[in-house]
Amino acid sequence: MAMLPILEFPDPRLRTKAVPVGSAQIAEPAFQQLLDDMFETMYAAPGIGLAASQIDVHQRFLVIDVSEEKNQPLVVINPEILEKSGEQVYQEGCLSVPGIFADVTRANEITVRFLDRKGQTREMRVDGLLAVCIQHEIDHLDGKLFVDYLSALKREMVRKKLAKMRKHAA
Ligand code: GNR
Ligand code: NI
Repeated sequence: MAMLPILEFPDPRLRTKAVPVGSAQIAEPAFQQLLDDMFETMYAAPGIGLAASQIDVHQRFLVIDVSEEKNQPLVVINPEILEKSGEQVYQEGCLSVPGIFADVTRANEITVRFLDRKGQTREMRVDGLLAVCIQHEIDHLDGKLFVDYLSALKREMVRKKLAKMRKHAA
């Protein structure tokens, strides 16, 4: 097992559009190991989701666990949102934008089709926090961050705040 470094805003690599995972790749030990390392990194952070883009792997997969007890790991490969309905506002955070939280409006309920870690096709209809998290992670795969939903002025304030925090940490 290994902890993976997480890219942070405004790193331009976070803007990369990820490409689909090949179905033959899923069974490879290196890919399965990467999934385990992503869970370890996510749980340690701690976070409720981690997209491959955040660890500088620009392929379409992510890991999630929104359960209280951290015992419901979900691997989502090549996700497609088939249906969206309603709206919800949630105060989001992101491991790539540490210490920043802001309200984002997203669909309340989504139907998502994806491959699981065995390469089997699954379809789920989800709402609430899990729906928020899946939409947040798919945004990462498309090079999008939750701060992109804020005004340019607020995003610039976020960038400066992070730069200042890094300077003080150095
Ligand atoms: O840990 C995380 N918490 C969170 C809270 C509200 C909305 C989305 C998230 S995802 C985030 C982890 C992360 O950055 N995933 O990309
Ligand atoms: Ni994030």
